[in-house]
Amino acid sequence: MTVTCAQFKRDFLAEIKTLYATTLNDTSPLDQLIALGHLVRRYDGPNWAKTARAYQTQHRKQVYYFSIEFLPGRLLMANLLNLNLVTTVRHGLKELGLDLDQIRQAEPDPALGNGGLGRLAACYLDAMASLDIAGNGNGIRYRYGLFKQLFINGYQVEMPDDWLRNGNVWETRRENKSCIVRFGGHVWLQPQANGTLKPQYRDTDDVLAVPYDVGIVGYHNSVTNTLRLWSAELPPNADHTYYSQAQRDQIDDITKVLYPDDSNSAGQALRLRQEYFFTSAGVQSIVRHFCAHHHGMRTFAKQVAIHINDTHPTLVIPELMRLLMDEHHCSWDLAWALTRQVMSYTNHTILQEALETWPVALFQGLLPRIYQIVAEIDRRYRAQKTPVFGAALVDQTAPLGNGQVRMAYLAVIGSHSVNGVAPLHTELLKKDVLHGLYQVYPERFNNKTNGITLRRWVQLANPPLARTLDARIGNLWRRNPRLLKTLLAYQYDQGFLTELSQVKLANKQALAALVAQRLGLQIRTDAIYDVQVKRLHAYKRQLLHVFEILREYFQIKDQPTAPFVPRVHIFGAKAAPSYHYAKAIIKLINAVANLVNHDPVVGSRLKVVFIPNYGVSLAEVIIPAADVSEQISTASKEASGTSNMKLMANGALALATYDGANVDIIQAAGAKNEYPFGLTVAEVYRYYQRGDYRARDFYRGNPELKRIVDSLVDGTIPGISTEGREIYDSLLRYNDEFFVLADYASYVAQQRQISQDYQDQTAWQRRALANIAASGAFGADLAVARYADDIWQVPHDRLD
Ligand code: H53
Repeated sequence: MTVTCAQFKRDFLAEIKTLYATTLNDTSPLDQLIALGHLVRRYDGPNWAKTARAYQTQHRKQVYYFSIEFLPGRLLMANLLNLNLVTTVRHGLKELGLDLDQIRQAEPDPALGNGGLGRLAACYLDAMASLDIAGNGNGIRYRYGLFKQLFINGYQVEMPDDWLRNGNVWETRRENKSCIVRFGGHVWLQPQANGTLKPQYRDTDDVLAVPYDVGIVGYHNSVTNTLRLWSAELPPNADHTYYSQAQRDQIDDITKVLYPDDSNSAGQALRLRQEYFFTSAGVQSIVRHFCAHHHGMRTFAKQVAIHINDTHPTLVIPELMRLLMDEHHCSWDLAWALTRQVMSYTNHTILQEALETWPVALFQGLLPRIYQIVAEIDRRYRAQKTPVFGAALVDQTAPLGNGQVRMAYLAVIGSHSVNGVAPLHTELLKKDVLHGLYQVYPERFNNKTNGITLRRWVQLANPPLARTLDARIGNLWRRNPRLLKTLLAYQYDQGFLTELSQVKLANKQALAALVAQRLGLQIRTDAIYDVQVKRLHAYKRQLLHVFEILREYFQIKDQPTAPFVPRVHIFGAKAAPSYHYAKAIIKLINAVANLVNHDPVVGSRLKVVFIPNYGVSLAEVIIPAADVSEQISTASKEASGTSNMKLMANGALALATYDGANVDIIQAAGAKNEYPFGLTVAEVYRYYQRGDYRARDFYRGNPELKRIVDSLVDGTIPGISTEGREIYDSLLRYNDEFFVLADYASYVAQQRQISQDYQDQTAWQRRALANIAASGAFGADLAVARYADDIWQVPHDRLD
């Protein structure tokens, strides 16, 4: 996109005048943001229109990525970057006396997701547009995003996230593309004159689904794709039909809030309503669009790929069956063949509690026609597979069982491809979680390791690093992240290693300023910044990290004058509001922070910083400042992780278990450049099989560990009498489900090693360099290209 600085200034002032009928002096940063947003959209408008037209005229196969979460982050800078307008806009604003960095802060961060799953979906949309893939996102326009987190007396308090209060400058309401989604009522199959059966409906609750489209701008390629987010409204007949307040509320509620659960199934009727709402609306709009440009449905699978991102959108399968049969007169066999060719499924977790199942009674009552179709899928699956695989296996793997609709099984049966998100995770799916279905459909299973977009996580979040890289290896890595490996040529270049440490220092200063401003706490920038940012979950083991803090604290208290390498422990984490144990850990971290940060003996040597309301915007400040990346989940539990990749790309060294994509990170960067530790998956599973894990043995056998565990209940840490006891009991009474005590010794050994190694800055930066160099392998563009080649079978731009 080429706009001169002078043109931009003229356009911007005109925009201000049109929108606000006033002069620049009279506007707030929010006003300026909105004006800038309008202008960016005006610049990008022709691309958006052209992209849609080109896809049509070229009959391009469309990919529809269905996800109940999208976590795009603020879009102003991302759009400016991808349109190649950052410099022009920055200079233009400066000449008008404005600061782009102040304006960008006025943008709300759309928190339409909980964590890794939603952020991955956003990275993949960005990558699809950047690779010129005809990719579309499909999700929910939540009126309220993930709650805002406050700490009051160390406890998490949740506040609503009213992110749409000032409107959303990036969205376009497309009421003319609305459709009706039907819930409840009665359905029966009426014989037709031509001998077919047609479903008839009575007493349904109809909801209008209105799409809001957001442009997803590709990187320097004039492509703009669409993220379509659906909002639930009263149907158009509402004017002359009576709707009680309860009915109106029920409709309103569908897209009112994001469920604040991560890797955990909420299991409530409203959640099922949300799932059917956006899958039905999305599939209806896909079929409508297809029919507008094609005759008949036979070429549908050549033109459409639908991706099921985690189990929540699985209803796209029976919904497509419904439309093909009930509305487009396909036979069951044709509809089923098309559906399977079109659908693909990514599983993102092995945690049983996250694999959705719905009680049949609830499902059938809410979605009677969809239930009929699922029951028929179940019947046919059983009939076809029992003679080959036997009743036991088929019973175990059928879509209906134990009075439940088993969504993950339905997803596998109705798709042509099933993938995990890291090699280890995919193997566990095959061996354990989906083992039965792997026996039935081995050819469907494949791995697609996650990836992140370096455009947001390095170019935008860490400009000093991006510039330093450009100066050495040129800027082609910005297009092709694999080129980062050419950095290895500078491993022994002292000048470059010094530059890397200067970049890190600048980022630490920025984080320290934020911490001072938000928490009123001073942190030194020569300390090791030891970072753990992710959802609060027992399996992610923030508790193990707290144990290290207590160990360091006791070390200083025992030997106040002994040398100590300064550390700042940095946390960012939200707990699901109903997740009692996770909230107890939050209270513990804050209580330990309170103890440590105010102890005069400790002074500035050890600080604990728990920054509230972790989200994409905070991540963009914390991650570039990290020295150590804590990836310490119990082996087997973290499907992939993606903060591990972001931290790596920003030069942090991983302190990591052999879990998820940590395994691949350690391999890519070399074990000597990371700090691996802990039980392997095989060892964890051995404990499960033998049932012989005894947490108490580890507690009794290690006095240092015993002292730490005891400190939870002996008054050492003020203010945690309830939470301390609960956590203590989880370890010793309930035998430490996540093997915190078993991994303590090897974790701490690596932590000691870190303190020692950090003192040799040249060697440390050399290893940071190795991480940055290897991080290109985890670029989202590469991951998405593999989806395009192997699963969706769509063309894309090559990176080399
Ligand atoms: O998805 C990430 C993984 C991560 C996994 C996460 C995830 C959610 O955020 C929510 C639900 C779910 O089933 C999985 O926990 O390991 O990196 C993206 O794949």
